Amino acid sequence: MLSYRTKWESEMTEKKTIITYGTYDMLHEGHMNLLKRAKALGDYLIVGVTDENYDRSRGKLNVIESTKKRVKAIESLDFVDKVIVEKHKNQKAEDMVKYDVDIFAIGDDWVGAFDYLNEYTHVEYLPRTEGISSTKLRKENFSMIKMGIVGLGRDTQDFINESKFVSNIKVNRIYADDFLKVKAFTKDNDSIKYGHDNYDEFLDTNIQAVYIDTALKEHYTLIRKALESGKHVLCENPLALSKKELKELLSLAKKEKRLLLSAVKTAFLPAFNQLLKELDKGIIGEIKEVRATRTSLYKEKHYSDSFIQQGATNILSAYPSLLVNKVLGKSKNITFFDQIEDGYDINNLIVTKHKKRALGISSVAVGMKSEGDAVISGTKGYIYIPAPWWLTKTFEVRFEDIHKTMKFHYEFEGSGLRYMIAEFGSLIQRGKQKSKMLTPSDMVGINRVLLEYNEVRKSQIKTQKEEK
Ligand code: C2G
Repeated sequence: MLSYRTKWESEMTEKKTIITYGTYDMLHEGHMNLLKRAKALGDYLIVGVTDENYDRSRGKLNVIESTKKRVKAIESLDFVDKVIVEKHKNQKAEDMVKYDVDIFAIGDDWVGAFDYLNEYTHVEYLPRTEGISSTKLRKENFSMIKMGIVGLGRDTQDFINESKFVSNIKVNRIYADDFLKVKAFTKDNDSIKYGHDNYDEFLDTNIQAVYIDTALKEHYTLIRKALESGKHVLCENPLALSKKELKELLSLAKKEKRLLLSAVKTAFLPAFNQLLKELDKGIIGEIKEVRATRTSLYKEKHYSDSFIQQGATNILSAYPSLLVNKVLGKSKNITFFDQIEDGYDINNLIVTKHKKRALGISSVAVGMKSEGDAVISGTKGYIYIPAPWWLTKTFEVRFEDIHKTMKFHYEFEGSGLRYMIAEFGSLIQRGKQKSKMLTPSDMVGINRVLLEYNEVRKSQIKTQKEEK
């Protein structure tokens, strides 16, 4: 029987196909040498450029250029024949088969790491160029951002530890209003040399940015002062406890040309961002409902003057609201089913309405434990994110036919804070005042629920007082 092959097919079988992968951040001579060496091994060179979420999940946090920019740079090289994007760990093996690769080439800094690909193709480690690297270029081109911490909270030490993985940030100062605690902290801590109990003096130093982690009711004043002193601000959520104050802070940041970011770490995790990308492709059809639960056994102490600030909704609702708002957009209509104990909400089921009648169902609680998972339901299938969904690593796309299930896994390292700190540092270095991962309108969106709930509670408390 005669077999017909297209011109391309017969050309491809005669040609030797080489494949190589890399980030190629700030494309330099070392990359160029490697690519040329790879091409010299055959005829047809495929280059896999790593996607930013994949890079972040394999611990590369400090990449300056976007995937798009890095892909364009490689595409412009005339000796490169095809550019693909590398999105996950298992893709290399899949690509070897898909592109019928003859040689997989990579720099010899990876010796041994890709021997497993010998099962699919021939693996070749090529000499690396000494004396040049993206890390070196980043250091030469961008200066270190000095950062101070405001508050001595439960997460202070974790923030300091995680910031050590971000190459352009140096945390070396702390402010808290308790002099003795500050003194003890700086004494025990190797990297935090300077301690202050006077906020104005702290802001008057050469720090360019602050991270605020204090009692919620103090956030507004501390942020305002920091922005007015020209500092970039990363602050635990909520930034403020009223709509008016939140809007005021966002416009102040805009006026001062400073970055103001809510420290909702989920928004910056590689898997969470990949999930949003998959949803954008319409993978589960039209989205009808998002349901997310976040509970914590940790219960703030009850202070009679600040009970509104301490409830489950204020402490936790930003997380489910983040997922609901990122997937369904702005909430139009909010209903609360709350459970009050000792004057504040220990449990709240929050139902929100969105565009095209989609529903958001957020469940938050403190001092009790529930399954912290999330489900996004669409007309073709649903996405399941196992507990704790807000520390997103894995998600599954499920359909009626269980054989079609797709599993996604994007690891994150440490406590996950480093991804948020890296984004914060990278935005400051690039002179950007907005993060695509958490825009100012996302920040308004994720706080809408708690700000509205505070209004509801205030009027309930007023009525109760009047009745007494
Ligand atoms: N390289 C080189 N000489 C340098 C720097 C880099 O030869 N001075 C090579 C690396 O060995 C690699 C390629 O250039 O083969 C791309 O390097 P990076 O951008 O640092 O990417 P890398 O993290 O090595 O990608 O799937 C991704 C790959 O597994 C590794």
